[in-house]
Amino acid sequence: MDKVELVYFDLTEGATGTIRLLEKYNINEFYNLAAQSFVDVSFDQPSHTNEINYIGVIKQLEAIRSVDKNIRFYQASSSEMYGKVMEIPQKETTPFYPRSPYAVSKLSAHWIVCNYRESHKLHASSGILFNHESPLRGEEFVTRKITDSLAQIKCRKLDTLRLGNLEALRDWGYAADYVKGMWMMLQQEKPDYYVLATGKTCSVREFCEKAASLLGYHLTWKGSKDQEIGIDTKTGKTIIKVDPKFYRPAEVDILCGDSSKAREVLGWSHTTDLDKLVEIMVEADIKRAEKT
Ligand code: G4F
Repeated sequence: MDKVELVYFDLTEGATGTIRLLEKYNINEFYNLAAQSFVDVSFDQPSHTNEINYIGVIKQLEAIRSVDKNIRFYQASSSEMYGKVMEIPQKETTPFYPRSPYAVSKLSAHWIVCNYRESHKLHASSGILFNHESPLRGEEFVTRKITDSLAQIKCRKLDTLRLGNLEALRDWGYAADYVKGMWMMLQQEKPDYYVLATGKTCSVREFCEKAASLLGYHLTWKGSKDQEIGIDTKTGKTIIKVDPKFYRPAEVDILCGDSSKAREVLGWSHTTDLDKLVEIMVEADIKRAEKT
């Protein structure tokens, strides 16, 4: 940790803020992971989302262009850009169809990075990363919400877990694998863009079942779509309830990535599968729930 220095930085500040930072620290690799990253929130805050996720990226690219074109830049593009998917699995050549202001802003940023690469010859790469999770994930996102809430239910600190669409399918991987992939992209001689994914997809419902089972629950589902409940068969207790307030105005039904290009060019592949990931997250959350 003594190798890391945290500094105040606001990417809406303008290119000058970034220029000062680049000059002061003599940066040679710049990873832009900053974003308004809540898809759901973006429907209510579309212009703020665009300001951070798209205009913020232009400011960073402009700063690099004026300070030193050799600074290598990584942009966190997102599998959300595939939205209403045009093919399964999705790869670098799959056409995009964004389904939220978040996805539109990420797609704009994706293209501006491509444009700076081609027009100003910046070493700017994008990773189209499918969902990547860990115990550090915020509880606003569904995987962490599930593992944290079920652990709290187990410790009798919460009654039920309320969720939206149980049928959404996501390609969930372990964040540590993906961070390594980002670094690998910037070690390449030529900048480019790559999909990082596991190639497997799983529904929110199945994720709940896996997490619940690790905590000793066996779920059965009852009721119609908007009022569905998940009951623990041993105790008869309802531990999950569907709450339509968590539905999105437009949903991304299925994401499943093909990272052949990253495998062939970068030598990247994921090391942790979904079952192991759920185990890591449940273990961390049960420890947290027992302590608090
Ligand atoms: O966990 P989520 O909020 O992640 P989402 O929307 O897929 O986005 C995440 O991954 C993207 C990469 O693909 C990133 F770019 C983005 O920044 C973020 O990190 O939701 C996953 C799915 C959705 O279909 C949602 O409708 O879970 C469904 N869901 C069901 N109930 C819920 C809930 N999502 C949340 N957040 N909360 C719920 O209660």
